[in-house]
Amino acid sequence: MVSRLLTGLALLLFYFTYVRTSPVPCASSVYPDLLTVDVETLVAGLESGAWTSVDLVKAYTLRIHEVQSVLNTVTEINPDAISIAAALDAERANGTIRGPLHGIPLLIKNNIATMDKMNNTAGSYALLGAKVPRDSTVAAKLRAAGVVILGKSNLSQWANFRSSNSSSGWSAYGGQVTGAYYPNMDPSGSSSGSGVASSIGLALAALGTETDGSILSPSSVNNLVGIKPTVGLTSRSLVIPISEHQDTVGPMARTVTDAAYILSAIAGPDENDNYTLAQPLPVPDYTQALNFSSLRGARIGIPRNGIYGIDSSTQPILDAFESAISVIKAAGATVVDNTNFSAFNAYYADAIAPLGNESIVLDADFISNLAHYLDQLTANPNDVHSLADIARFTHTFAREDYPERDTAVWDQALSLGYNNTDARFWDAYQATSFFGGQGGVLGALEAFHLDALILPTDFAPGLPAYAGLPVVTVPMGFYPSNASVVRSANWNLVEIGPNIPFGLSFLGPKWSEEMLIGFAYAFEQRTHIREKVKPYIQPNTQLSDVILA
Ligand SMILES: *[C@@H]1O[C@H](CO)[C@@H](O)[C@H](O)[C@H]1NC(C)=O
Ligand SMILES: *[C@@H]1O[C@H](CO)[C@@H](O)[C@H](O)[C@H]1NC(C)=O
Ligand SMILES: *[C@@H]1O[C@H](CO)[C@@H](O)[C@H](O)[C@H]1NC(C)=O
Ligand SMILES: *[C@@H]1O[C@H](CO)[C@@H](O)[C@H](O)[C@H]1NC(C)=O
Ligand SMILES: *[C@@H]1O[C@H](CO)[C@@H](O)[C@H](O)[C@H]1NC(C)=O
Ligand SMILES: *[C@@H]1O[C@H](CO)[C@@H](O)[C@H](O)[C@H]1NC(C)=O
Ligand SMILES: *[C@@H]1O[C@H](CO)[C@@H](O)[C@H](O)[C@H]1NC(C)=O
Ligand SMILES: *[C@@H]1O[C@H](CO)[C@@H](O)[C@H](O)[C@H]1NC(C)=O
Ligand SMILES: *[C@@H]1O[C@H](CO)[C@@H](O)[C@H](O)[C@H]1NC(C)=O
Ligand SMILES: CC(=O)N[C@H]1CO[C@H](CO)[C@@H](O)[C@@H]1O
Repeated sequence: MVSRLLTGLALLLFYFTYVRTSPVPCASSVYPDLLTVDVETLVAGLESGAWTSVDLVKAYTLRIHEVQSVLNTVTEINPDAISIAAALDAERANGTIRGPLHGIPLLIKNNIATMDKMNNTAGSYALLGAKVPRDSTVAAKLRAAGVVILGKSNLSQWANFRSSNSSSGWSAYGGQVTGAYYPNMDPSGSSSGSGVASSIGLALAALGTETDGSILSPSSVNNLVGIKPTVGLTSRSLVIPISEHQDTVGPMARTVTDAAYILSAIAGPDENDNYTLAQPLPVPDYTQALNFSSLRGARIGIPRNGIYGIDSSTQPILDAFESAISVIKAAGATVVDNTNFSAFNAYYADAIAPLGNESIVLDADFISNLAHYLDQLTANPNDVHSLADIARFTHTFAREDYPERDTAVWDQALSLGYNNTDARFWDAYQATSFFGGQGGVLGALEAFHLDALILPTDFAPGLPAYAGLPVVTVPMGFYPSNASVVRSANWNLVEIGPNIPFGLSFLGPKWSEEMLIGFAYAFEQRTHIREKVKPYIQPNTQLSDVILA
């Protein structure tokens, strides 16, 4: 403790002598603000001894508790986080550095299983107390990289694959997440807790999962960088599934740099998820793509027909998008307008149909993939083995809030009468692959000889989801202070309102994450839009409170 204090004092002295030029700060200003700190700053302090991983865990845990009653971002905190952090601090003191995230606390979405004291429930009481045979592969990779898994973040229950009339960010087990940019803000979903927690610094960052929008959309409204990787870049082994053809795990972080470090730690082949065996090797170090000039000479397309349903509330997004296009041109890119999706109308008809091809793919995959997940459990207190079992449990367990929140998605899947081994599934999958691929993103890239497409993130997720393609979203703007408040129909959450952020998406072909990260970084470094809007609520605890106490 004494030596820690001395290190702190030495750092203060250095700061006053060499860094600080204007008014004398209070002692706490030697520590970075956990609302905005990036991974490189946190690691520099771990290396210099200014703080430890245990300090970080204590500070972040206090921050979670400060805002939990309002924002409900976390379903559980890892009871072993302090001892894990202490062991990582000891390793560092002893010269063992596992990687660039050694000692850094992250949160993971509560559908990414860990074999420890934490539950993995997708927000359902049906899986409370269930046990897995090992960590999910992405959790194991985080631990191997020296990350402290601080806790599990709340989510739209079952990753938003249960109900037609529930709310984003609600789960039976975790309650309702709300966003930090406007009171009672819709946090979007389904990686809602990951988005809100990362945005206000309840950990360095978080992992989310996406089937169709669940990383991109909550990253957008919570003022974050989100990377939705190519399906098969990150393993889904022991992640509660929706669809093997569309699910993917990715980082939600405050900067492109932080997100790049985290993606490097979780990407890679895994025998337990054979989609990952198709990825090119070696796994890139995505931080090598952080190049300010990466838009120079790039060809970027705007598929205008992918922007639809415009009304007055959309105008601030479209205005910000036009400004973003100017930034991208000024950064040296050739921007090609009207690089439209050739099958957009057919895609759109499918997406809004009561039982479109995407619904068939997700329903049929869910029946098979959920059963496979449940089969792997080593403890299964509610004896659930199939979607039918989960539905029965949900219909009869009061805290699942049924029928107030229905199970329409499951009712439809169960009435389908087949799973993803059926020829009808294969037909539907061929259709979605075409709509997202040659009729969508890939067709536009090829026809206009483009490197990537851009869209406001509000319009970005669907086509890439259909075809398993990657997207990176980065802060682009936020609603003006006089924006009219729009609330959701059923649950009165604020969907549009003053200061609520929105993002810009870069879309590319399979395995193009390095390129997309480079473009997102070049845009972020020229705009710094995240810093222009502040949350209405944030925790007060800082590192000084745990170190100087
Ligand atoms: C420190 O490193 C040495 C040599 O690598 C190893 O034998 C020892 O177990 C380590 N101790 C701790 C506390 O990590
Ligand atoms: C996991 O759920 C059990 C109830 O089955 C609960 O007692 C326990 O506290 C939960 N674990 C954590 C870390 O919250
Ligand atoms: C993955 O494994 C499944 C089941 O073992 C098999 O049916 C499928 O063809 C494999 N897919 C790939 C891409 O290897
Ligand atoms: C950064 O990107 C520019 C434009 O593509 C390229 O010329 C340059 O070599 C890149 N720098 C590095 C360090 O890769
Ligand atoms: C592309 O789509 C936009 C918006 O629907 C439309 O106005 C434009 O005419 C289309 N351009 C081409 C070349 O199809
Ligand atoms: C599903 O895809 C097929 C083949 O492209 C198409 O004929 C059909 O209209 C699509 N279904 C819906 C509901 O759009
Ligand atoms: C999928 O359907 C096939 C054919 O009807 C059946 O044999 C298999 O048990 C089903 N699997 C699941 C998990 O429902
Ligand atoms: C959701 O739908 C169910 C079934 O139609 C209905 O009973 C319930 O009232 C609805 N809840 C809300 C909030 O609209
Ligand atoms: C907000 O202010 C801007 C600029 O003063 C104005 O153009 C816009 O119409 C206003 N919006 C609303 C919803 O009042
Ligand atoms: C860790 C934590 O605070 N969990 C809470 C999540 O929200 C539910 C429902 O509001 C609470 O019961 C948990 O205690």
